[in-house]
Amino acid sequence: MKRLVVVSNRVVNPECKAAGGLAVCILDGLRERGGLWFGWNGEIVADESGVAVACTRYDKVTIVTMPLTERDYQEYYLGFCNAALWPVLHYRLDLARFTQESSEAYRRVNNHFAETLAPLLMTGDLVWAHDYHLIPLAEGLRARGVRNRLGFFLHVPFPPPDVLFAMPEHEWIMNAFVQYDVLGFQTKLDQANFTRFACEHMGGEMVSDELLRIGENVVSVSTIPVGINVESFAAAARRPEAEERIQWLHRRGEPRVNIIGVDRLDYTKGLPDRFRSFKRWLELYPRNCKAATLMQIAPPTREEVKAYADIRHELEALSGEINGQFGDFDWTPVRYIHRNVPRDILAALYRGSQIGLVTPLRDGMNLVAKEYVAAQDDDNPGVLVLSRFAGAAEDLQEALIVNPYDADDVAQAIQRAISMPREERIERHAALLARVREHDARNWMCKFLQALDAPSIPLAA
Ligand code: ADQ
Repeated sequence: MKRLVVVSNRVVNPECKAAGGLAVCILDGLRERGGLWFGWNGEIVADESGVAVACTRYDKVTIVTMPLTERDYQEYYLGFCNAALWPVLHYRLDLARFTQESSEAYRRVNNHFAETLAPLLMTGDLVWAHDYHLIPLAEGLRARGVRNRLGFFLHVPFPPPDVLFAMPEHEWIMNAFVQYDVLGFQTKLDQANFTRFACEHMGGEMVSDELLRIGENVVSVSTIPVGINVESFAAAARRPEAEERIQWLHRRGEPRVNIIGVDRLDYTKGLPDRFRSFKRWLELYPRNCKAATLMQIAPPTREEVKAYADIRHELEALSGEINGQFGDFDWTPVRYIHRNVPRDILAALYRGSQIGLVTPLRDGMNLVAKEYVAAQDDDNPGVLVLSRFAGAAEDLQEALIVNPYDADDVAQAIQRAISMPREERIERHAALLARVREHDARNWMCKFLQALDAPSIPLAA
């Protein structure tokens, strides 16, 4: 079996118990095959003199990390990755900030990564880079003579060409993409947007459903939706400690519906719109007022980027407004928790919530939707209310699919979920769970590695 080399902007310490599902899945893959994980260790040093590469071994897995300088952190990570690429890829041109310094930093850091990684590669290694931070990594590796198979998975959406055109660097970014041998996207829509750009604006040609010929390169382009480890998440939700947590959630005695939202505090997740939809539900169905509470768990993220600080203030104001207007001595309509929660508690909260409200304005996949489904009690499951703009909606059609921009639509879906008969809930949940199982984390990894391990396709004359 060939060695796997994973490259991601952030590397997770294998001993970290709080590591998310995806990180655990990648680690399992690395442990099984033996491999190397390379990337940023999350530390920031003053300047280049402090950049030291660290190498640690855990059984068959080697972890190689390096810090970023303060300048690279500002210009590459906060600047290009999170203030330019992230908003563009999520169709939010209004929030995108382009500067020459940040795009240069993006090239610089990717080059630095390539320079550090290239000598560590061995013939036959399969190299798998993750996400928008590393689009130009392949170019940097090829420039250093690396001939290994190189794959890239985009965890976030890929927008239509017209959106990408707004980015001053779009040509270079697109050329960098096609230096990889294998490209994976979350949804058919993302894949179609990408191939449309490549074929209509770069002279590419699809030689089969999943093979793009472009200039000298033949690139395999596939849709491989990311998933979760269903069994371990479901098991966490069934533990006795989880049951205690669920009892606590309903301790007030009266049967009150808990509506749960779990998202990083990111403007793509549609949190203010979600709060406004909940408010709309309170207005439209006043008889039900004290029947439900919205529990929103939203840990802080990228707070140094202005758009993220803005959304935090907006959300605090909205929850205060709703609680002030509708709350009572015995009822707080919105419970807003601005911090990380351990995964087993999260699993219990999902299971104890009759509605999972997942309403991003745009999302690559959204694992919370899948976690919510996996955590439910098969005999008495809750209802998933899901944005049509989450990648997960391509697959999870038995959820109540909503338009997150339309508060009335979401309010009506909440009402429908509250009054949905048990039989219908069971039926919908069984279909959803089957899909979540079919596209689980293991399947995602196997399918990508299968494409990456396939022989190179020679150019037809
Ligand atoms: P994210 O934007 O981070 O991921 P998502 O897919 O929902 O979004 O994953 C978030 C993860 O963080 C989930 O596993 C969730 O349980 C966890 N989480 C969220 N809030 C938490 C809290 N308060 N405490 C603890 N854990 C919390 C990016 C893309 C997505 C894509 C994933 C994977 O933006 O579209 O689905 O990568 O490809």
